[in-house]
Amino acid sequence: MRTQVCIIGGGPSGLLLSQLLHRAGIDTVVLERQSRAHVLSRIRAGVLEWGSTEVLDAAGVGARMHREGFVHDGVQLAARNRAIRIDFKELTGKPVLVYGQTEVTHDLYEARDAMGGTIITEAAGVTLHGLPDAPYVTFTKDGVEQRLDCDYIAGCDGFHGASRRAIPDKLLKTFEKIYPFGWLGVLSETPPVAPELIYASHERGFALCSMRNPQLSRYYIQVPLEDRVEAWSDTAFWDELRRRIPHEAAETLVTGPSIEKSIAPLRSFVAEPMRWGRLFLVGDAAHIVPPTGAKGLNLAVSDVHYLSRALIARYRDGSEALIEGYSETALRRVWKAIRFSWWMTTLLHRFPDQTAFDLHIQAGEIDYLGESVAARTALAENYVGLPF
Ligand code: FAS
Ligand code: PHB
Repeated sequence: MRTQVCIIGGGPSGLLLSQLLHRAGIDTVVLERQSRAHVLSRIRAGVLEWGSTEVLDAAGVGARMHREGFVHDGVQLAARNRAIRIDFKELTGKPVLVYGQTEVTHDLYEARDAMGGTIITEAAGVTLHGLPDAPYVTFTKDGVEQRLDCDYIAGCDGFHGASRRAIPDKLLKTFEKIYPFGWLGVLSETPPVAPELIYASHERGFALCSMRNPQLSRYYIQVPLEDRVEAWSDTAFWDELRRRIPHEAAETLVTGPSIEKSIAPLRSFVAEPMRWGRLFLVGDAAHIVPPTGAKGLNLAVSDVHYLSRALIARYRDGSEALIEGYSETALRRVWKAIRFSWWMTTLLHRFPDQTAFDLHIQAGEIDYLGESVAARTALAENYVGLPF
């Protein structure tokens, strides 16, 4: 088999890149390790930056997103039973869209099918060969070894994928920060506790109240790294969530059985460079953020925006300039989102080794946000998404 761009990974990065390139007349093949059902069963991100919705519109997959997504003009930051509203619209002129990653991925699969895109699921043992300048990929499908020749490889295969590992250690620099806690997340078929997201800082730990639609809520609480999801009954989760959110919300919280419950570890991670010859790293394959700033999926979208633009220029007029600049351009935005996600996480979570001084610094920063338009504007412009 031969294609112009081999895309490893059929998550949001890989599917969106494939869709944008196909619409520009560039041939792609997506190789996905799991089944489509498995990919679509994942519960991940919930908030889209407005810039991300514009990329999805450009890919022709925005119709259901605008129909079923919820425009949010702000979020609540809560501490010591007081809520501070961060008014995105007033401070930045932009909102965010609450629309689950699962739905984005579903819309992308549907669009790929409609265009007759080539997605090979349950592709096992994907291996990259011939890098940096003469790439091809091998994999096994239904027990048969296949070879795919290509001009370029886009590594959209997430943190545990094969692409980043194909870059020699001596060429790759990685930066990592592991947080000493995780997020226990619950999805429940209950009405959201509030019309906007609530990010709550509490002496017992962080909590987040989010949603997917008026009958589907998404909640998280910070838990110690050693916690196992089996140790958390629904009742224990709801009781702990109530303790950490403002009293008014705790009193009106509608609880119900969890239809999904999982613990995600929190880390900040960046691999540089995001390109080696004709291999590009995209999305979680190159970087991971703690979900506190709602940046993970949105960074994947901006990487895809930069790479699709670079490959279209290459095939359309032979220009390599954007390809040469891909890693530096993408990393400049990545590091600003890494910083913001680290800052939100440090501001709102309890750390095991925190001193009384540290707690006063956190309280002082939250008070400053409550009193300063400039402080709230800085948070708002990062949350709604910095320019591409
Ligand atoms: P993905 O990991 O989504 O997709 C990679 C794809 O590659 C997968 O389908 C995988 O099966 C496939 N793959 C892997 N190895 C392969 C191989 N060797 N061969 C072929 N295919 C391979 N972000 C937020 O903004 N908010 C959140 O609340 C949030 N919560 C998260 C919770 C969890 C548990 C996780 C893991 C991530 C969360 N994220 C969140 C981040 C997440 O949304 C990612 O940023 C987003 O999925 C990035 O998309 P991709 O880069 O496509 O990577
Ligand atoms: C979610 O709805 O899953 C969500 C929202 C905002 C975040 C993280 C997760 O910062």
